[in-house]
Amino acid sequence: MREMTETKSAVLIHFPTSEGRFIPEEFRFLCLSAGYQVIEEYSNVKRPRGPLALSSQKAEEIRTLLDVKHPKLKYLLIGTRLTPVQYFNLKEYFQKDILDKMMIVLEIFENHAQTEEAKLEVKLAQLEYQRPFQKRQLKIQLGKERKGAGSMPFTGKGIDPLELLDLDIQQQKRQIENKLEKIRKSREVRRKIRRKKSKERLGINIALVGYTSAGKSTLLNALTGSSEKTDKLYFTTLDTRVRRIEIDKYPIYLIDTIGFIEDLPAFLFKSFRSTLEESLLADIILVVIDASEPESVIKRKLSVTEDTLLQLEATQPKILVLNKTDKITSQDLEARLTMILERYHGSYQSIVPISSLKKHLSPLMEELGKLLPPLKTYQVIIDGNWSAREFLYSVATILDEELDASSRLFTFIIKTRYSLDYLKRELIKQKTQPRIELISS
Ligand SMILES: Nc1nc2c(ncn2[C@@H]2O[C@H](COP(=O)(O)OP(=O)(O)OP(=O)(O)O)[C@@H](O)[C@H]2O)c(=O)[nH]1
Ligand SMILES: [Mg+2]
Repeated sequence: MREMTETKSAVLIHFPTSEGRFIPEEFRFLCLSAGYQVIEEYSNVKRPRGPLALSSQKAEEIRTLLDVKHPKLKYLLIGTRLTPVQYFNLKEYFQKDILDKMMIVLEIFENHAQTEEAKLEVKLAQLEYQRPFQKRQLKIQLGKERKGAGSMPFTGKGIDPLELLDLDIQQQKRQIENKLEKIRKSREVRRKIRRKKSKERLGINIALVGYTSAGKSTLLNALTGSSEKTDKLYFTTLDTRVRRIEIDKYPIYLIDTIGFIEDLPAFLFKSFRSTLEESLLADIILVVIDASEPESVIKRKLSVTEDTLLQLEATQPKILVLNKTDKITSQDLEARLTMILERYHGSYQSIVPISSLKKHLSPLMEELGKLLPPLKTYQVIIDGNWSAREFLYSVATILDEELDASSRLFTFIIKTRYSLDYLKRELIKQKTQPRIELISS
């Protein structure tokens, strides 16, 4: 967190994304999320090419401007992924600390990781990303030493320092992977899902996914009354969280996790893949979008989200949640709904506008209700067993209850989403012989 408190003045150079889209606002926001203060921005509309990623003319132009306007500047932030060669060339050319887009994403991750698992995942991703850069740096160093020594220090004797570096990184990675494995074995999500799979408990699992900052955690908080961290900055959530709610005493597990972003590179994906995959074992996926953004942004972010889900092989049914509707007029909402229905009709089971912030959630609650088993009314007769009675109260709304004192029989009229078989099985476990009859469904 040290970086967050010190002022880090930076100049940005924007580049197009790998899809060729030019979205400087996103890179600017990433830099702000990593704690940089942006004092000037330049744009390179062409894809990164050549030894400096920029044309020599553009590089010269920026260097001159920096010399004149910001001679003391420390950070030059590059809005694309650099090769190690480009990275060290730029460092040499501008004489500044250079960070590329992925390094900035990693910095945000490092600042935001809270659980041990997320911290280890970030470390793993950092090791992975830094490896070619460290190798390049070592090569440069060795080149200099060789020149200094006149000739041949590393021929024949000993191990090649590059190989040694590789071995060291591999070892560090293995250590982290082992630790991660241990943590994952005891994870909450896995435990809950496993329990569900073994049919010991019922309920449905719902994953909240979407672009970073769409409002997933705010929605989780609004639905469950919890107080997970939310923020307009990118990548506020890095850890998978599971929270339970009940509708008519039927449990729903809501799973909140890391947001997506365009160009989220493969190595990052790999580090977070198992966390993501676990959350995607859910029965249904709520794709959350910020509906207050312009249509073109909505389309782009939705396509990134769809692509990511495809990569994760998530094939569950999906509900599209248009969040932040409090920020737009009803006409704007209508226009967006029309666009979305035209374009995405068919990909989603339903499309629901909500506002997590204003707790306007009823259209979503209605949809969630449809996912659950239907409510049924039963008559249940059990002998006077208090733990069986307690169980009924925990799974049903009790409409009527009578105790026949002489025969010590309870007669209940209950409304519940649980099946007759389930009720019977559980009541028998409570050492009672129930008589259950369906009254209406
Ligand atoms: N006006 C408005 N703002 C909202 C709403 N929902 C979320 N926000 C704001 O949007 C920002 C992002 O919300 P988060 O819940 O942190 O978003 P997230 O999707 O969890 O983001 P990551 O964890 O970074 O992936 C916060 O500043 C929220 O207060 C909403 O319905 N209306
Ligand atoms: Mg979040």
